[in-house]
Amino acid sequence: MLIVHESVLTEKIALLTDNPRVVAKIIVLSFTQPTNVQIRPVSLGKACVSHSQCQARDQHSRCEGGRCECVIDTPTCSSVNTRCLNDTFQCTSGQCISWYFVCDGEKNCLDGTDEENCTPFACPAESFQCNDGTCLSRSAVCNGRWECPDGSDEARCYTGIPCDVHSFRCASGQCVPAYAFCNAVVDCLDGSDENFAACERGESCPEDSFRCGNGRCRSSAILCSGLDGCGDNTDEDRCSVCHCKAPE
Ligand SMILES: [Ca+2]
Ligand SMILES: [Ca+2]
Ligand SMILES: [Ca+2]
Repeated sequence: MLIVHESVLTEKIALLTDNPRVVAKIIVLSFTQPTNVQIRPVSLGKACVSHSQCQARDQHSRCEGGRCECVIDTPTCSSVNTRCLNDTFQCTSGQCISWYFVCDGEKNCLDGTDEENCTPFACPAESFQCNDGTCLSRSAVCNGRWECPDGSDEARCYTGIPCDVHSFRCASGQCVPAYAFCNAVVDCLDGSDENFAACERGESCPEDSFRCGNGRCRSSAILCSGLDGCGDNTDEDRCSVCHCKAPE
């Protein structure tokens, strides 16, 4: 195959030039270029331009309408249900990571996509968008430090006003970062972020929190953080996109 290709090419070039060095250069280029192309894996529901990108992640997926989709989609695995836990970030490669790491300036996805899409005014849903459009990690909200250029990460964090939706409201009305809820560190002055009934017995879990397999209540920040935040590891057991059903 290689010899046939080479001889055809040599013949064609010979018609154009009689300089043997030009012929050699063109042949080398024609055989080394394709092997240098690296296909970046693209997981279900993420933007694609070719089937091979999707298949680099999952051989039973393909590029359909600009997104990777299962060849056979089932209710348990498709671009609509990738099995990444609620509020975790889906890296293009198919890893799921905690919202805590999205747009924090450090690459946490192996492919770095948790930082690639932090485009002003088009921030990932799992990050925080400042009023001026800047994307930050939600961990910046109500932590007491001005991190948005316009300070909007701290603007809705005062006792007496409703806390920012991406923060936790202590019983006293104080606003603390969302990850402070049940993280075993007392953050609220009244200690209500570490309430035993909520954190250990799972009574009155806030709507946006996570209920562990053992019934404990935790901040959704612990989901796919790389650490066992539940004590039974149920916060870490679904941190990659599902694999499509194989054809029978
Ligand atoms: Ca990051
Ligand atoms: Ca802040
Ligand atoms: Ca706490």
